[in-house]
Amino acid sequence: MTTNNELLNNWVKEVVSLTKPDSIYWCNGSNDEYQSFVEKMLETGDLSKLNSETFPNCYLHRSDQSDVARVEHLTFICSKEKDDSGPNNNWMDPQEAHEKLDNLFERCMEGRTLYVIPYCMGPIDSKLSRCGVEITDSPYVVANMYLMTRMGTPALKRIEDENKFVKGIHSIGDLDPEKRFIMHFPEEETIRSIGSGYGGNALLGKKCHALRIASWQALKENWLAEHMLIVEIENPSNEKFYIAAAFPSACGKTNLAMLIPPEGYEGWKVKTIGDDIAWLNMDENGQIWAINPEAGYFGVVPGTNEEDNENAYKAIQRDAIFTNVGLTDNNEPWWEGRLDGTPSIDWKGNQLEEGNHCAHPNSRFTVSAKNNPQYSELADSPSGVPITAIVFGGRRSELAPLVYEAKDWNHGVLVGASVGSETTAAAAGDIGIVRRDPMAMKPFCGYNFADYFSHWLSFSEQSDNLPKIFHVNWFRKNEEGFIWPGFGENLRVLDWIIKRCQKNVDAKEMPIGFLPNNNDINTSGLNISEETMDELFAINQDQWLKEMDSIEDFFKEYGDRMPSQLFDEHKKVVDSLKEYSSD
Ligand code: OXD
Ligand code: MN
Repeated sequence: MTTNNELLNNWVKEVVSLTKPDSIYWCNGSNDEYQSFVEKMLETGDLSKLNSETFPNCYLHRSDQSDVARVEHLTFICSKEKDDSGPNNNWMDPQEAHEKLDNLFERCMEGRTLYVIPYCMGPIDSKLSRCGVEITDSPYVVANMYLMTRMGTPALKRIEDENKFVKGIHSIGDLDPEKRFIMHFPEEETIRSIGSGYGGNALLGKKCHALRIASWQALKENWLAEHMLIVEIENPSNEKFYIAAAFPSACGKTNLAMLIPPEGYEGWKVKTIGDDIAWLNMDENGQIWAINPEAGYFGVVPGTNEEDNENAYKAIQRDAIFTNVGLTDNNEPWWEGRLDGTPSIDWKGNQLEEGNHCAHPNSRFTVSAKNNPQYSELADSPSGVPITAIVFGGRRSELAPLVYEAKDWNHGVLVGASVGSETTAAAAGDIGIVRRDPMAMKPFCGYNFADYFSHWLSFSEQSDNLPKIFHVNWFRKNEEGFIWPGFGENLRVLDWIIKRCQKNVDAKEMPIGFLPNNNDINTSGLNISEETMDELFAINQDQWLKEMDSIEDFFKEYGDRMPSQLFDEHKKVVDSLKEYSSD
């Protein structure tokens, strides 16, 4: 044993006696250790080396073909009371769940090594950070946790000092989808995951701890654990603004977090604090501060290229693990949207056939955040960064305008709670269907959404210094496809958002919120006509009234626990839309 901490030792012993590994290894988090794991996986074939001249220290991992995304139908919140998990989650009685899992975990590590990974979500010296320990039998998980979190000796030291940590047990089991479960026990601050090696199911620090368990802790302790990127925008007057933005999975959070200013925005600087998760805390002045609990990116590979998102592209040229991409004829990783290279082998390892995907649509890269050319040192700041604006968004080919601003915090909570988005490949299931994804947290909120909305609303009573809330939609379409160019050009929208926060620009009050006045979104240098801009901002009353009906139906699924305030906000919008349509 490499710790004197009784709590941790006893728990490891318990897991060892259930899972019966051949050996136990405590991770120290050093680079040498990472390299030794890589070597081991090269030997076993879990990894293969990519072209070391063009992609130094980059590796390919091919997962089991049935194990390529999060499995929401197999993900459970096992709170004591069913109602505490809510209609947004699958629920199982904790005792029943533990029994089921005890059976599945029994002897599951025979012939394998059990790895103990102490980790810290957030900067090691931040009081906002939280520690956990993941036990796993997967070297791939260890290597990914090395890139994604602050793990090893410093985290163990903090755990020993605090005598407190989230317990995560993971085993790939036999990768049988029938025996796959991702279970969370919020009251016990425990996670048990078996049967999958996919990032979101297996890197327990990420979705399981930093969102599902942390959201529950945040409810109890008056903070927020959110599915948000954090980006720093510096204008030519050297004023800095920090924006937190929540979009559903695979809707461009990583791209927005790593945005490169477009032509005409010389003098603006953008830096990344985080690309997926933000923990938001209020200080004594009512100011919200955010930290990124992660230390790396687990990003969607397809579509990454030097034209659309050069930073992400550069970040994955070295020291990266690629999962389920294809290969070129010279052993480079290849994916749809890469601008060069000749694809040759598909993600399954077969000769690429016409009509097949080369990379899986949810193929991923794992890299340290420090690989990002625009990495902000403030990602390591113990106090985090002060948030100016919160942005919600979804993938909507119709309806939602490019940008609008909520009228106040409570209306903003309605805007966030109403987010709808077309589904993507990040989760198993049909693609392209609109589903409600409040605050982009549908798969990640560890408790009843009704209580979550009440918690969000409660902040308006606690502070008059809260960030403004906005909604964006980069994905509106007309007959020709996407109307807005997106990527770097999104800075034009953030520019307006910042001006609104500085009270530097007026806006049009509309039923759904404040919209930019004509010409207030800077389109100079963009090949986009005024009519097209009008299309991007068109509000169709019929469609919006239908949308509001569908939002109401959705809210009603949450029954009596729903805060009446949210229905009040909803009614205000509907009344105003009705008036607007009769104008
Ligand atoms: C992710 C996701 O991997 O949201 O970040 O699915
Ligand atoms: Mn995510």
